[in-house]
Amino acid sequence: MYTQAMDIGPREERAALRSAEEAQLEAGFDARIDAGSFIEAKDWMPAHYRKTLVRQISQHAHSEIVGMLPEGNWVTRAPTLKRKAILLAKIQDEGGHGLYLYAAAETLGTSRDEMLAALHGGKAKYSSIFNYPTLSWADIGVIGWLVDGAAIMNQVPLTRCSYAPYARAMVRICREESFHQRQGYDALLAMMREGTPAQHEMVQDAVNRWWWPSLMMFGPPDAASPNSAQSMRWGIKRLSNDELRQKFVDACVPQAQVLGVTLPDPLLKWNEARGQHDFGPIDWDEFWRVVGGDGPCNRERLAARVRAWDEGAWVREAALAHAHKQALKEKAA
Ligand code: BYC
Repeated sequence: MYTQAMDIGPREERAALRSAEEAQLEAGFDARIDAGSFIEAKDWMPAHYRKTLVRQISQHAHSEIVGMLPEGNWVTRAPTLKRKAILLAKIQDEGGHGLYLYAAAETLGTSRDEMLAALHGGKAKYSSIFNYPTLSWADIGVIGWLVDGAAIMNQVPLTRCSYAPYARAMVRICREESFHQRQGYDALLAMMREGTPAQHEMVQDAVNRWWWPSLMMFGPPDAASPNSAQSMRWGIKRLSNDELRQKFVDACVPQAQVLGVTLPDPLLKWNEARGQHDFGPIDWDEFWRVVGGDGPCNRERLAARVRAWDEGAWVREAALAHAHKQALKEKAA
């Protein structure tokens, strides 16, 4: 008698059973996502979901620690003791955000060493924004206002990301980011309200240089974003790149008016019918050049990270030796 089972060997049979089981697991996973449930590290998840999260969370972590560099440049030149203390605290927060995010990515089965090797080898991306130079003190204020402002816009929806360890990390990070944004805006307000005409010019110049790169932070337009559709289907991204960019522009316009600066876009205007602002075209060639490694500071940023890693080797060795000694002591006790 002819049966399908006689037609396939034990290996194929096992593979067929496995894929039937996987299809069932995947259907269960999709149902949980559709119901708005959170996924925990121990739960079953499709391999591509895991890979997407490792990619996004590790890039996010890298952005936090690379993001410390342009600001670190100004610690010794902060204009007052108060501003210096605030800047130091902000940079430390960013190091902490990197740690939460690396830890969240590790729950997916990758190691910190693997993630850092990808960064140091130039394989992993980090936010394009940190490849621009900080030329004046006003840049530090503008990073707080625009860069942290864009980061919050992007990150608040991530507090509802379907992967719970990432969502939990984002809750804490967003609280701190909102302080970062306010301190930047406050520094700019001080320069605009109490500063000299030269300081006003410095602020306007910084806004001119950071505005467009800040809009690029949200990623390529939706139509050119290869990862968005699947990430939105899985509830990793809750709002699209273009939706977030639009919300950011709409939030910045009144803030710029209060500050007394002009956003460098002649096409920026309120569209009554849409109930949103229209804005000019973004230079996506510049964006891809920077993402591809050819921005104004890409080489410098990567070299600084690699140097910090190499120079920190003795700290890691000492910490491991200490942990080993402690473990031996505990075992002996
Ligand atoms: N820069 O399909 P898409 C901070 C890449 S930290 C570089 O739309 P996705 C702060 C993208 O990775 C701010 N690359 O991708 C820290 C993808 O390439 P791969 C960082 C970018 O993932 C210190 C390709 O382009 N925030 O705020 O669906 C001090 C196609 O894009 C960028 C986060 O990381 C970019 N701007 O969406 C101060 C938030 N944009 O990976 C402040 C978490 C896109 O396929 N991440 N690419 O080779 C996200 O929300 C999403 O990953 C993105 C991109 C919206 C960034």
